[in-house]
Amino acid sequence: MTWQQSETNAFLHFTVNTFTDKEWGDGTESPAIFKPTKMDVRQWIKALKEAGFKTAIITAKHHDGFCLWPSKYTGHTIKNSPYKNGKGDIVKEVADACKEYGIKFGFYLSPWDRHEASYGTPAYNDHYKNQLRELLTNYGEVSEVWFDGAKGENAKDMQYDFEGYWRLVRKLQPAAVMFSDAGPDVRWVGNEKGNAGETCWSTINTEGMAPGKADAKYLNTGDPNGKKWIPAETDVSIRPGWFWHEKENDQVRTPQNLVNLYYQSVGRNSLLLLNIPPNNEGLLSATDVMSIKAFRKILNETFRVNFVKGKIALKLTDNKLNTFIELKANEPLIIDLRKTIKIDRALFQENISTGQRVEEALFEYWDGKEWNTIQSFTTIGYKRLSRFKEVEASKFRFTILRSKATVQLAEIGFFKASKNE
Ligand code: FUL
Repeated sequence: MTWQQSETNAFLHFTVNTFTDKEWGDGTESPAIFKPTKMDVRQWIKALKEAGFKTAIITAKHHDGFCLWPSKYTGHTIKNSPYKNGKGDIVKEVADACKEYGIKFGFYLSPWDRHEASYGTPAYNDHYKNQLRELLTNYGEVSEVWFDGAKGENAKDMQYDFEGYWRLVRKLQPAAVMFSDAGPDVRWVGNEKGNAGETCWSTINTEGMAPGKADAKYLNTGDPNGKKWIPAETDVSIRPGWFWHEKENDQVRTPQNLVNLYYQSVGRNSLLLLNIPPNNEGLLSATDVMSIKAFRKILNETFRVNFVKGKIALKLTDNKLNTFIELKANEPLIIDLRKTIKIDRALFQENISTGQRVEEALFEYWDGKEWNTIQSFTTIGYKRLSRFKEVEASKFRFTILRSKATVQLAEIGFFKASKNE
């Protein structure tokens, strides 16, 4: 519940690739190239905090195997880099800055490791667990652990002990949320374009699935008959690549583009994990920082005034999911404001603490003579944001057309989009 309600989290891709202009390092990079000149982790986290992100997830180790912390289990780390003369620990800097600015901390530890000699043998599972243990014990509270399923076509075969990795996380950081293609806690949304399914269930069945072996289409929409609650996380980058590249400096997503991503992810029952990659100076670039701050400003402007507040049951506008009204299919909820308003955005939320039930719903307005469709949609779940051409009316109708059970409708909001959208 806490994870889902955090809505927007940040990803930080940073490693040797930042200095080699690559997306996937091959493991032969010399630690000597890791030389950020103006490194300031507090600048990253301060910017994320100011832009409203609730968690920062750092790539502690990407596919190239280079570790941003001085792991005892390999020499391929920051310890052998010029950074702070080998005395640095960027994972610690991130964890500490998160504490300082009051956001949560998480890490990505790539299972695929192109440097480590034991990769491909059972011994690698122990190596991976050793590294996992370091990260889970030395940096305070960890809120999310990211298990990436990616692996090159020519990568060595490796039988990962994911069950064992997950057990270790549960034991050492029981409150941490684990991400992978197949959960166990939250799942990949099935693409890296920032697009949750127009229909998006938080439930799936995971039989036969594993990180790197999942059906992207299935993950995108979820499964109304899924037995497990594993909501979708939408990971996407503010730039074309996951890592910083000078040549992409003029391709940073605009605030409006980011707002669109928010509607396509959070507004479709998912969570937005936006990657903002630090550059080779060791800073978040000014363009990226401007963009995330303006993004938050637009969202705040759009959702500041809820036109139904004070006009309907308090439970529906108190921002609490566990206060709700019950609605059955085909028992419309009429909202009569007795005053004409102009709106172009609407919000609906279910009390997901008891599940996700809406399968199809219809939103309409009264024009004085008859009901007109504003929009129909499928799932709601945690949140459904609906965008439509401005409607001017005083009476609205919301009808659940199909649902798996009586719906616990927790929140409703009518809004007028910020001019800056
Ligand atoms: C993918 C990786 O291969 C990319 O480099 C990136 O880390 C992305 C978030 O996940 O699977």
